[in-house]
Amino acid sequence: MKDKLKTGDALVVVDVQNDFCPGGALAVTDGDTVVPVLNGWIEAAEATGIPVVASRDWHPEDHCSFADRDGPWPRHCVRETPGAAFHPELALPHDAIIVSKGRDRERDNYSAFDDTGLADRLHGLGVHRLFIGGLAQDVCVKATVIDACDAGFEAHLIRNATRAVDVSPGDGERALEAMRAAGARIDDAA
Ligand code: VGL
Ligand code: ZN
Repeated sequence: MKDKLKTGDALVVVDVQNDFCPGGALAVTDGDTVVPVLNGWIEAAEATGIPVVASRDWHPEDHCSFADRDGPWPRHCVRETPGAAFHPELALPHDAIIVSKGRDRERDNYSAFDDTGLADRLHGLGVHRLFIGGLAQDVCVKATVIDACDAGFEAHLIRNATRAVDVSPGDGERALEAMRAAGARIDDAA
């Protein structure tokens, strides 16, 4: 699929951050295996001259989603800390569009489109088709893909470039169904 990239497309890399990779605070099993796959897509995107977006979870240290505030998650991706940094091998272009989310201490944002202005920004760049991968398949990738559909983009999930956190067994599979139901395409081939 990545050889089919063309003007009007953009690549969206969701939350490929240390805390979501093995050894991190909210590790996704095999989360780091998405990095070389996404690097291939980034290379293709740069060769085509299309925008590359990278979202990051960017929480204040007392964020409402953290367990010490009765939220659902362990403390993770505290802004400006090593856990919130992108995976060191993720080869983002210098002009990547960085989207920081989850910045409000009283509110969580799973989607890269939630309160970030990203949809307007991409529409303004003439983008109508998105290829999306990253972490986690059943949380922020799912929310981003569904919002992309709702915002009028043709959204493609790069299936081999995402992994699920699977808090409950089957969450990853159910997320695929939810994305399909929202109108997304699930692309199996690299
Ligand atoms: C995420 C759990 C909490 C994600 C973010 O990026 O998928 N998951 N915050
Ligand atoms: Zn978070």
